[in-house]
Amino acid sequence: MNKYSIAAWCAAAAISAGAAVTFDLYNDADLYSYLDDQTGPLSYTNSGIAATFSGTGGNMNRVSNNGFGIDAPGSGDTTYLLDVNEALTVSFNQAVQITALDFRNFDDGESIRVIIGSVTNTVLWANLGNKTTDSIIIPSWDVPLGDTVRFEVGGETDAIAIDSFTVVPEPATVSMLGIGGLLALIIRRISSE
Ligand SMILES: [Ca+2]
Ligand SMILES: [Ca+2]
Ligand SMILES: [Ca+2]
Ligand SMILES: [Ca+2]
Repeated sequence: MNKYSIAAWCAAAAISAGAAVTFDLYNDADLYSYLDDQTGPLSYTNSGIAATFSGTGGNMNRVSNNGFGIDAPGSGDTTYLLDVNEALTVSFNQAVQITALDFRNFDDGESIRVIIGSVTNTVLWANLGNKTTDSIIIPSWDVPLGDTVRFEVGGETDAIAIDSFTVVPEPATVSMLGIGGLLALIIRRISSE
């Protein structure tokens, strides 16, 4: 392998390392059946990224044709929605960036908080992409290694289900590795000439 093919390989590796990974709590049967009716923590690996899920205030619960949320024990909450005093928490085995969030039952006037470590991101109904068909937002939120992501509703009467979230490996880390690899090759080349 010559230095040009090594450089090309580094560039390709940097690109593939940044591929998006979606954790689909509503449609991915492997994932939701693993989490369903459990409090966790439970770890699930998708394309090399391990996410650890926990329910706060009840069990994680997926109901066909309805959604994925938290079922508070003994309470008359909606079992497939995140209600007040319920939360879903997720942590990852590496630094990532959240690049898409997909909800359902996200109605006008409702909000959800996505708390990453000590940083609170509030998603309003008004922030959603297509409010009538898709409850999707496209953020770029860094999740440092060791931080927990906590989903909870913003208002006392809000009730929202989480369909999926998409992450990519932390871009800063990926590009630093790519740049570092290329720099090492350049330095080696200069020193050999
Ligand atoms: Ca269930
Ligand atoms: Ca309940
Ligand atoms: Ca609930
Ligand atoms: Ca709702």
